[in-house]
Amino acid sequence: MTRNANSNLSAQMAKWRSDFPVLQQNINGHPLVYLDNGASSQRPLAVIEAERHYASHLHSNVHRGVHSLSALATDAFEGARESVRRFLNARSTREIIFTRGTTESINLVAQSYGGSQLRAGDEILITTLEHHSNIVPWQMACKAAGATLKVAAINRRGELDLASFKALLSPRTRLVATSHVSNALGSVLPVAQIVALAHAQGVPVLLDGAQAIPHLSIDVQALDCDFYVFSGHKLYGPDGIGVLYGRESLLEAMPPWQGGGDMILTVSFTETTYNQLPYKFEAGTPHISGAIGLGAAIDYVTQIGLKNIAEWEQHLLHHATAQLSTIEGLTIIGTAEDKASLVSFTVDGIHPHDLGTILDQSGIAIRTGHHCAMPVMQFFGLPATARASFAFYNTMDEIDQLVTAVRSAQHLFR
Ligand code: 7TS
Repeated sequence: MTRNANSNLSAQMAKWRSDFPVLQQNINGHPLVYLDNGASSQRPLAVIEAERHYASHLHSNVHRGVHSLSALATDAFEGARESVRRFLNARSTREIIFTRGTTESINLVAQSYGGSQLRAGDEILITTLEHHSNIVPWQMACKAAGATLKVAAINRRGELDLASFKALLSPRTRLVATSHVSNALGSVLPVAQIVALAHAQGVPVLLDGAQAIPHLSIDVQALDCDFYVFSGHKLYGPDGIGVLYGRESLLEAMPPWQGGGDMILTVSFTETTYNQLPYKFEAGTPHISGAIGLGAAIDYVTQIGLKNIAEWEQHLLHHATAQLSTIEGLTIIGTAEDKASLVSFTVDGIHPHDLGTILDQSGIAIRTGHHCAMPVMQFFGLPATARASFAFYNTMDEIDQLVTAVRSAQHLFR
């Protein structure tokens, strides 16, 4: 990137940053430097306002009232579903199911698809890089069916070992479930190759897009994946709302996973018939304001442009990697060729939790711990790492502050 293009982008991003009220405050007497976007990103005014407008003017239950307010709420809710469809380039809104988040979306597939398809001796294939949310639901489904969970290996850079993946893909594999981007290391997985290899054997693929959705432009038709899942709160949207995209033919064949209102057509004590997609999988009153907020977040991100976001974030990533690498005793964990904008690291002689606590005194928020990816930590022989994860609203100056604060922490521990 030329210096000019870089400063243009930097200026554009600084303008968008002013839309985020949370970022305009002091924490512990210092301007907040928020570098925990991998856990949850902040919400712009457009999202806050969309939720407020719904609560102030539109609130009513959806899909049931003949009265005008219910029709308005339903229109806003279904409008958000259409925004999600467009964002993912799904063929139909029948393929877009609102859930509470990534975790619930994976549990839905594990219980409904897994529960109906898995037999004793079958296998589910995941990778070493998974978040616990993409491990435990499959362990539970495998246990219930007498099936086995297989785990493809990674290398020391934190990249998927494709040879291991190929070797474990077997005639017994019923589903491949893998993250698109690793939350602990930032590695972007070769999902096109994963899908092609799995489909060559007739095996469907679920992609956990929790960490990919804020950084990469997602086209589920181009990816040709069978399920794609993500959470609103990592995409500048509300918490408690998420999405399951599913290929219509698969969703049609899957049984409902929760019973209740909205997912039925008729109910009697002898027989219940189920509603059409996507409602078959949305029992009970949904998170209406959350869906509307998510729709607003998608509009907002689309306005900035995922291409601009990715470009700026890569610039932040390269700057952070270069600057952190100059610190003696600091080791970056996860050095994949293709990485999203996060850096996991350890510092000799300082436990990540202590480091996180010291940085917090300067108003710098990072995540420390096992990142709900204990098998990744075990692979690297570590109890925990410190993780700085960047969003488009972060600045070069904030990264410099992080680097200075890590150096100061080292002095404290000398
Ligand atoms: N999958 C991945 C790859 C994730 O990063 C996370 C959350 C989840 C699933 C679960 O998402 P949820 O919205 O259902 O909770 N990851 C993190 C993180 O890295 N730090 O805090 C939460």
